[in-house]
Amino acid sequence: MNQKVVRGVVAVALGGTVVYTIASAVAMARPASPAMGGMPMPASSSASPTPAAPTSVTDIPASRTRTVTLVAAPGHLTIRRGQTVPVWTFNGTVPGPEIRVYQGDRVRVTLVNHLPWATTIHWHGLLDRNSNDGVAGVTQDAVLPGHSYTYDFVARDPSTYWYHPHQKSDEEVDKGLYGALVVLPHRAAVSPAVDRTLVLDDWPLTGAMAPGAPGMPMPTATATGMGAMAMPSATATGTGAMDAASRPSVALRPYLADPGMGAYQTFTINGHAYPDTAQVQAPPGALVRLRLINVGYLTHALHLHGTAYRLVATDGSAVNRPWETTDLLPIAAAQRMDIEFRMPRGAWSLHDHDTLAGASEMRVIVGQGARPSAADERAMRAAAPPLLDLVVCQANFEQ
Ligand SMILES: [Cu+2]
Repeated sequence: MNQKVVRGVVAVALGGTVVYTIASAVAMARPASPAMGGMPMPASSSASPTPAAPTSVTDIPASRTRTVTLVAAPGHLTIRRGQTVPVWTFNGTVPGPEIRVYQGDRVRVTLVNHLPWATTIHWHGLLDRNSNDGVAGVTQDAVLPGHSYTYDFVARDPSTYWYHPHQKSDEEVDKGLYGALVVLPHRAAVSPAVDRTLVLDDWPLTGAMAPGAPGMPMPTATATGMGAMAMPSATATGTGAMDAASRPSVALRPYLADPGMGAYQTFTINGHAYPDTAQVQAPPGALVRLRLINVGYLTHALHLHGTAYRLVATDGSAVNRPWETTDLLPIAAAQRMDIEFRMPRGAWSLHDHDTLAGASEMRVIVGQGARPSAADERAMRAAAPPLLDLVVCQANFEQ
């Protein structure tokens, strides 16, 4: 057994409240199937089209079984041009692949662990039986390096969910192990023309997350600029160690050391910092739905320029009679907020209106045309509106 894994498991036993033994984990974890390692789902940050919700009963696809393989493995993320950092990934991307299914679909997700320590997947927000909950030492044993585990559930409730490990989740989510799960309704009163998920994260690129820190894969010492994003070997060796030859060359910017939350100085949307965030393309007049998921530790105050929006769901619960607002939208750690709006003409920003260092990186352009427009830049300099009162929204949930 890999020595790092032993340390990781022991750390959980000492630091948490669960009783957990290495022996039981070895006995319960299943061996990896030779057929695993496929990457059938597109990355959410890719330009692949997302399916629109059906508009009538006749459009409803038959319930089906969706099979997904998620390979947890060390990798690299190019946060912006010239800055590539070592991370942990599902299927080589951060966020991991977005799993987008319809209400009623059976979802079978096989987690294959190529990490150097044990892990699980917790389906955040999903109401289902214990064996799918992914809490290591409580609802399942952690999946050891080189092993796998299959989660099997029916997507009952349309909502925006996300997935992440529940072994050492504080560290594993911090290193990039997360992704979105979207369950679309069979029937929607009005179907958005554009339906996109934006996963917000903050990165502590100092201290424990610094390249070379314990548990983090070390980039090559030679900084030669951006290299090819080679993936670690797909062969499960049981150690999770990266093949030295597959490590890309990276150029890392120096970051100021700052203890505590102040170390979270790099902010991303779908794994990238502005101006390298992917624009949400939307024609004028289109109904746009943005599914916002905050997987970081900090609360952000998001501002949509160009038009009012409606907060249609918070943490997966639909808001009854949502109203139009231009207020800043607060989104705390682990929260999900779904907003809808009619796209105005031009290119506008959704961005973080905090004064935190790095807040200007949490920005995505929404709309059409050259980015950003002069009108959007003027709006960026305008005074910030007040914060939306979430208590009012949450008192107004659908019954
Ligand atoms: Cu603003």
